[in-house]
Amino acid sequence: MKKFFSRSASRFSAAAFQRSAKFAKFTEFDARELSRIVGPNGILTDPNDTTPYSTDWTRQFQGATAAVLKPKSTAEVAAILRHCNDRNLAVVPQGGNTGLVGGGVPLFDEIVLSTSRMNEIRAIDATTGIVVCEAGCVLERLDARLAEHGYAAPVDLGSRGSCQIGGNVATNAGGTRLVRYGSLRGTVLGLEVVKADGTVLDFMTSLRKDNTGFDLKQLFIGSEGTLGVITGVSFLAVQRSVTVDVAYLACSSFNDAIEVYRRSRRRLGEVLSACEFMDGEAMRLVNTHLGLENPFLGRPNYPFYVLVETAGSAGSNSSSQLETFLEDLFEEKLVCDGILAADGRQATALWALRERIAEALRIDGYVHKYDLSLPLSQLYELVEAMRKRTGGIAKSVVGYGHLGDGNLHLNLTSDENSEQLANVIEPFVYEWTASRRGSVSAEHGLGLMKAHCISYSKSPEAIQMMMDLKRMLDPKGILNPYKTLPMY
Ligand code: FAD
Ligand code: 2HG
Ligand code: ZN
Repeated sequence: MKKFFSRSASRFSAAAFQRSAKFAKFTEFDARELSRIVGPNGILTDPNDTTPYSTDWTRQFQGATAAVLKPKSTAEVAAILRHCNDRNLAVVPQGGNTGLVGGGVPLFDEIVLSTSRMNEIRAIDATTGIVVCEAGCVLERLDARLAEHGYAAPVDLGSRGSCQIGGNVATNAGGTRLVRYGSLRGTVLGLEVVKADGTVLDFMTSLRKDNTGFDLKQLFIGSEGTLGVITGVSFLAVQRSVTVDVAYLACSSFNDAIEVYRRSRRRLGEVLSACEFMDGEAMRLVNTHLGLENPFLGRPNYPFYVLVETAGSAGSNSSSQLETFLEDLFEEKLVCDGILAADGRQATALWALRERIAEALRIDGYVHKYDLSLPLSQLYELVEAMRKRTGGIAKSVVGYGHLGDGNLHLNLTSDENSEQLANVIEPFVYEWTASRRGSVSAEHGLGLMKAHCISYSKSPEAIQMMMDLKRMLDPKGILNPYKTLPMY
């Protein structure tokens, strides 16, 4: 496999990369012109203020920026990009900065274009559930507004309190509801995007069906800020469920966990709303670092846990469907322990065990994070292979993820960023995945961390076409350089 650039021990700091000489340096002139566009409150240049924007959620990607810009409208975004394109200034679009692959933070001195002040909901159609909003709407707040109309966002993830809908679309975020509602590629109906040269692309249709020519918005979904800045999103909200039930199950083998998933699809059908798994190591970390209680206290730490959620509309019998399903699982000895949340508070506590693993890992140490799509039957083999391979070098080797999507989150920690451990893991983890025709990025994207890995999952022809599109839409390459695509 071809690597496009290599990394050193300080692999995610600017030292591991080279600033491209084609970009201009930010000057007093730029500061003056850009603050004219966004106003004095829309620009930050003091490093004390900009550091949070150049440090990612994992705290493992630390870069620097000349300025953070916070436009309030699409017109301001267009004016910023026109200026930056004319001046050859590199720009990093940023939403809630919860990305996990270093895609939303600048490396050297790139300007951060934050959508945090673009958070207006333009319209909610109470009949159809079609929503039109600005890119900077925080997912949780957006979802709360939809709840007032009996709707919910079609995507949900642990970072809901900070991530923005624009960031979700830019990464094509998966999350815990994909098993029920599918990917954002299906639920996003329209986009408003600003090209690198400041041209506003109005793909803001609010139609469920539209087969006139190519579906251009798809190009920008999952493009990680490299092709344009998303300023507006139109999407189809889903009906908000009335009865939600959560079961947390313990299994003695991964094969049993797969069987629980297979049967949950068959038996729970349209009321199945989530099917997640975590291993005993993940449970140990959330217990130890976050003080979250194992619901099976006093019993052994089981090797695998599966969270099954059902959600139904008013009058549905989703709760009793889940109960009968669980009884059968016990009878057939597919689960060794199980708990059904009695109320919303317990359900939230069970969800926390799964959703807060990333937080526990961050406390455990330096994290080597992998997000892989694999054939379900082989998904956990990689965790086992990794444990064997790393021997005692890794502090923790943890496997969890979106079981229903065939998406493994493999995380290994060490006390310090260890080059020795990194070299044991990579490229093995990518080669192993590629040899099973898996994906080296199931849902987090490539960002800075995996830009050099694209060829493990995409053919040379596909990569070439991506580069051609990048050149067409952003000929000067000012949008999110060093990320996602190989250097060109
Ligand atoms: P940012 O982190 O700000 O940016 C992410 C990328 O999108 C960057 O490349 C950036 O340049 C680009 N971008 C952001 N906004 C725009 C825009 N308006 N226009 C163009 N480009 C833009 N991800 C999942 O897929 N599934 C999960 O289950 C999941 N769970 C998570 C749980 C936790 C606790 C955390 C911290 C993260 C999780 N993530 C998950 C990763 C992350 O939250 C998602 O990728 C999220 O969609 C990023 O949104 P954001 O607004 O924070 O984007
Ligand atoms: C999740 O599903 C997120 O919890 C984070 O995608 C995964 O930290 C990770 O590896
Ligand atoms: Zn995930």
